[in-house]
Amino acid sequence: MENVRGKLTYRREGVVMTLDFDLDGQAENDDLIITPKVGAISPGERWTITVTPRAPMTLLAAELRVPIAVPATSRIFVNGYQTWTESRELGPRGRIPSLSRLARSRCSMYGDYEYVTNPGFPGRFHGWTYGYVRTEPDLLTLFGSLAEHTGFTLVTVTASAGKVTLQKECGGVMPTEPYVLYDVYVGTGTDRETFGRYFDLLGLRRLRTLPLTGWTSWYNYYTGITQEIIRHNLDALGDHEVPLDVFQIDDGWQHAVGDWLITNAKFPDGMGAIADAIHGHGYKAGLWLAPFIAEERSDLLRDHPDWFLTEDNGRPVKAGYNPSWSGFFYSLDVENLAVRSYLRDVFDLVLHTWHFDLVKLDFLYTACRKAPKGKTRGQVMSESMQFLRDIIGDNLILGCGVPLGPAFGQVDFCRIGGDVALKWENRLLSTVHYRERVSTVSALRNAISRRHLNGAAFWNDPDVTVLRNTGNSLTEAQRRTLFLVNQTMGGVVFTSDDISSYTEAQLRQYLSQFPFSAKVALEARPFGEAWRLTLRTENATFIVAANLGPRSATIDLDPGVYYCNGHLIDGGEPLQLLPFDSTCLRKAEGNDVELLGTTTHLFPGLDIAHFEYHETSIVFQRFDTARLEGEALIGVPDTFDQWTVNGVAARPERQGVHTVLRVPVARVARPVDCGILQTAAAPDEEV
Ligand code: 9PG
Repeated sequence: MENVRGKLTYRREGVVMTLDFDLDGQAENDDLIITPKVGAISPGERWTITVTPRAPMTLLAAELRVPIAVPATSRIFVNGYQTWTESRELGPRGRIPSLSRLARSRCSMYGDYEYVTNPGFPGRFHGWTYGYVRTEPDLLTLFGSLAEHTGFTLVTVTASAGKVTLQKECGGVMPTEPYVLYDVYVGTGTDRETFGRYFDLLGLRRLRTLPLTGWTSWYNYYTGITQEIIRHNLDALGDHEVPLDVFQIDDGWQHAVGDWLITNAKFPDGMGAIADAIHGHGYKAGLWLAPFIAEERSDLLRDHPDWFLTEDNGRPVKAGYNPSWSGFFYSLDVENLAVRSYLRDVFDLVLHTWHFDLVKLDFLYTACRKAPKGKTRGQVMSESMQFLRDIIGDNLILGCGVPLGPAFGQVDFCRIGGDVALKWENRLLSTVHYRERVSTVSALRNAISRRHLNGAAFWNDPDVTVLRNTGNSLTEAQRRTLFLVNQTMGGVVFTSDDISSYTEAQLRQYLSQFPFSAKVALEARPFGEAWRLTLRTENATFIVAANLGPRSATIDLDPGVYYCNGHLIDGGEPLQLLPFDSTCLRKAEGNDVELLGTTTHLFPGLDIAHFEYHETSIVFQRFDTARLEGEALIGVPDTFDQWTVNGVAARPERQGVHTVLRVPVARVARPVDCGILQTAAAPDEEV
């Protein structure tokens, strides 16, 4: 890249100084040397910029300005500050509006509002750690920091000026030896190429677990959980033999936020008994904690005021305001050794005495509300995440309310959007431009927009699906869309529904997710407020069309034949979606004999583990965790009029120009030993 310019601001002997630099060569003065290194990477470059001090000094600020063409048809994405922050692609004239003054006292602590001045102008976008400019549907230039552990990187795209600015947090750092100020990946290519390279360079450890499905108590019972409610839901799942992976207890079990060693009166049998009951059903047990905070009425705050981050006036640093708790809550000082020892005791109890397998760790952003002298906020956040991983060992972590860069590679699962609400949007909070708000549509947009992280940085948690019709005002279409998009984009998919309240149809819909697997999102293409998502699984391609808007939408399909609800449709015809509605299609591969789809899985045919044929005999086998009965549609050539499927005779029928077999799918359809396949599978053997 050409004409990249940088500026470092520092203080020496009380005087503020600056030194300009570029990527072409070393810059120096009496105080320091700035050494840029540009490494060729395919695609793109890695920029490593090192500051070598010649005298004692304090770094104050650094910025790097990169010229970039932003044509009118571009889409810009910058990663929002933390889990809950609304993050989406916007056009060059779009904007990130600034938080209304009215909302500041209650909301500003949750996001980056106190750290960044956002004028809210059209065409100016700021985010953290990474961001990109997409100039073609499948071509983008990605900027990604590889050094968030030394400080956060603020990525600002100014579309009208054709510029990306990378501001590296370094305030207060006093380097005594060569200090890596920037380590940045910049690459132009497809989504897969650029994000693939970025995550390679980050060198994250392999994910330690497969994707999961689960149940969480929050989005139905909130802080009102009791041990009876928990047991009731556990039994309801057990009664239907739901093959879930995790059953997770959320906020509401603890004495107070901060007091994690004592259970409240609603759990008289204690949390160990609950974990045992969960294990008795064959599920992993999960528990919610917010390890870095304590609320106003906690014993922790009363007994250990010196364990908290403090303002210059000595008051504890406010970490947020939560009406479900006792108002304001405060940040622990994670560098304090007594705090670390307390947290070790907490996780020892939760993991090794109570035997929980997974912890949902929430409100983590609070660790870096304020940085101690000599450190950056990004460094404190990264060290705090490392500390959690160290004390939790190989147990599973679901991160939440966390700046994403420092969570990369440290948590197994991470919420990548705001909370799902029991309605589509929160108008009041959207009007005041609160980007961390509880909002179903915002959660869905994040699930789509942050898809690049899924399976690379961690498994994305898009937050819950809601299918029940009690206690929420989501329409049936909205619930269908929430279910389908979360199942599409998520690496972990939870619900809080009491499944004993389900109608037959809702239970069928719920069970249609099994077996669950993460999908690779090949493409996400917007059609107004609707999306066409193209996914690939091991041996099939699916199209999910999801309308997040209140108007009908028309979605173009690529040429081809698609299976949809038991029928075949032609890709030449665009798909019409009603407001808020969605659908899932399976694309035919065009093979002679092929599984076109089933009515027994949300992703038609994903319940089939194995499919093979020889001449006119077809055999298929389902996964053990498939739960529904229904029909499979199999495409065959029109040359034979007698087939057998799993040993049973089947006659072809016509669907338009296609010849198909429509055969029943039983709950456990195992292949019947019909002799032919053994011969086909082992042709060399003498029979
Ligand atoms: C438990 C919940 C759930 C949920 C988390 C998190 O006051 N607030 O602004 C606020 C924001 C987020 C929030 C709760 C309150 O949700 O995302 O899944 O675990 O905490 O308290």
